[in-house]
Amino acid sequence: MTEELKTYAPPPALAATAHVSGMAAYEALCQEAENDHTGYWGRLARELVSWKKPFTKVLNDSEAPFFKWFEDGTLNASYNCLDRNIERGLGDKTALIFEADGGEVTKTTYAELLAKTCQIANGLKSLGVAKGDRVVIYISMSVDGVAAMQACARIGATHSVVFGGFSAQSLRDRIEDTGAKAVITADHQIRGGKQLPLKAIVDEAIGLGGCDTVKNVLVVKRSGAEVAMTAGRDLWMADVVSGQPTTCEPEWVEAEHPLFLLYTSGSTGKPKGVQHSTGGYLLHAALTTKWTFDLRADDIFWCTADIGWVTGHTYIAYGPLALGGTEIVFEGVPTYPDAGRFWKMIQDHKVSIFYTAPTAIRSLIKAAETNDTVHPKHYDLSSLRILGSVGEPINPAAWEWYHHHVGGGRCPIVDTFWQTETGGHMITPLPGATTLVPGSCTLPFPGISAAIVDETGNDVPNGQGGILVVKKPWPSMIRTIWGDPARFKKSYYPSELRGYYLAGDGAIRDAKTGYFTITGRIDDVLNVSGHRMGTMEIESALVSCTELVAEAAVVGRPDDTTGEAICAFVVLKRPRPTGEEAKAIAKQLRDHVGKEIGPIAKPKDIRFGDNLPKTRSGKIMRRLLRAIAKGEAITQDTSTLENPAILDQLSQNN
Ligand code: 6R9
Repeated sequence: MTEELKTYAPPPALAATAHVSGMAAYEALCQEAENDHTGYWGRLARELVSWKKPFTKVLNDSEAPFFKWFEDGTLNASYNCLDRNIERGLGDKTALIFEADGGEVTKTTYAELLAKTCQIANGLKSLGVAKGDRVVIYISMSVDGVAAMQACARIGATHSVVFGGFSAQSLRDRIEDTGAKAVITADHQIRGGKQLPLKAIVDEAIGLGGCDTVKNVLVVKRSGAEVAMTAGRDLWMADVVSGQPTTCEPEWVEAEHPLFLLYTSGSTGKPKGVQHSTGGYLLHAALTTKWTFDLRADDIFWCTADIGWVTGHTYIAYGPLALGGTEIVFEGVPTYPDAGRFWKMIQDHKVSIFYTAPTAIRSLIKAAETNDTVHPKHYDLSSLRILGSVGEPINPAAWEWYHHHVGGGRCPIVDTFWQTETGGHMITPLPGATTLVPGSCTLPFPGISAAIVDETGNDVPNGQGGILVVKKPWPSMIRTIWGDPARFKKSYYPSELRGYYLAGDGAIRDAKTGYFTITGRIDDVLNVSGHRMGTMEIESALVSCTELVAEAAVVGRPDDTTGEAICAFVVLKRPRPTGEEAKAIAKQLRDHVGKEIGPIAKPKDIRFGDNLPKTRSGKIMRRLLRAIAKGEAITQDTSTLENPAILDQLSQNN
């Protein structure tokens, strides 16, 4: 990087009062962690988390990489997020401002959220759900969704939220893998003015078999439209909670007790159930919400993620509540009724901290360029003080637009790098301390020993790219892959990396500033609109269309709006189709993938070939497919290719 990059220093007024105020304060925290890693985390765990039984030991690394944090302490996450705030006098403070798809607004105070949570918790208990049981939650953005998560935490049940866009097959796989005792869902979800089924998909998922552990399905009424109810298994949530007490003694669990499982894509076929702890996770959720977003008592915080993703866990269901904050829960989509929805909501609710994904920003830039009436300049966004970005790299052009047109040039943008596995922010600016450089997630969160190494774990000098690792364990790290500790070890702690956590991303540090820039995944994981998708997962969905597909290879190609787009190369069991027929088959395959995984996994491009480029040993040469998908000329070495003629065929047909 030779050109001089634009930089943005923290606004002085914000820096003066921020929780982490100025670069010296940031450096002091990093130094404290450097000098005494466990002392630092122990101090913060005492300050930010309320313990029933205080821990006496911070870290147990005797079975590394299966680290245990605060292991002899006990706590309850829901107590920390609800009761504790009420005890501090915040009972009447608004916890959740829910805005429905159609615009109706409902406010829920901390006292009300606690009462609701306790009723659901008691309802679950009445059905025999107890500490250690798993509960799958398949619901859209709602107060019930947040309360259901809190209710599970309250009784020590481990929740696993499945994003409402996943198909019956994906849901089935997750129910089976978790061995869930109950499923919490709604009759329908409403998004963009459309009513979409949830309960019917749960029925279909259970009908696919393998879900015998499920004793009950609890159904929240959203649409009020008729849905099938299986007697003896399905119950309306309203009936389950009616008459239940609005208090429920928290189940005090050990710090390591699994708070939740969340499935995410890896480089091999099956999604992994990432297991998170209670104590360490909650600490980092609260700490990062406090420092990265500088959350204050009077802030209105809005994280636009869905509770089906990790961002919705940490920065909706837990972090802001653990700090007694007020936050928006939004049911709808950014483009309904028009692409000014986000800006209107910021104006209406006087949002002060806004956290969204680059893909949303890019699509709203496009929308504003084609229809000036939805441009943010038409809205009063003066309540904003901090902006955030998450899920994928934010390109400098989108960063500048976000900064200028949404943030009015006055709000720092925290570009937060982290993962489902990390539980919370890992590399991120702190708004009152860090000078920003568009496109860079800047510096590690204090206490996170992020570094860039080569394949053997040696540090690489700044200015030279490499593999992103975390050298020391941290409290909110993934504990294991549910039911597969060997895969956990292999995926995240490969032996050649000397006990460092392998993030799966490439990164580079600026030669002068040491700032990190994430260069993208180094494995076969794609990032489409900020959603993680495994190429193998999509390939297996394609080849599961056995009547049509002989073979498939999936790669990503850069896309202006979605970051990456899914591009599939398919060999059919019949002659290669062209023209209208090719279009029809491509549609059929897209729908098939939608059914197998969910609409988010549908390939944007499908190209048909007589075969795929392979080495003589039969390995598909994905780097060539990536070049073809991008429309690049093949300049790479193709001498090991078995069938070079295929490259022309695949490049020509679209
Ligand atoms: C929180 C979340 C994780 C992957 C991660 C990386 C990409 C996330 C990023 C980013 C560049 C950022 N990623 N944040 N890349 N800059 N600020 O997104 O979790 O769904 O597990 O995805 O997303 O590739 O490895 P998850």
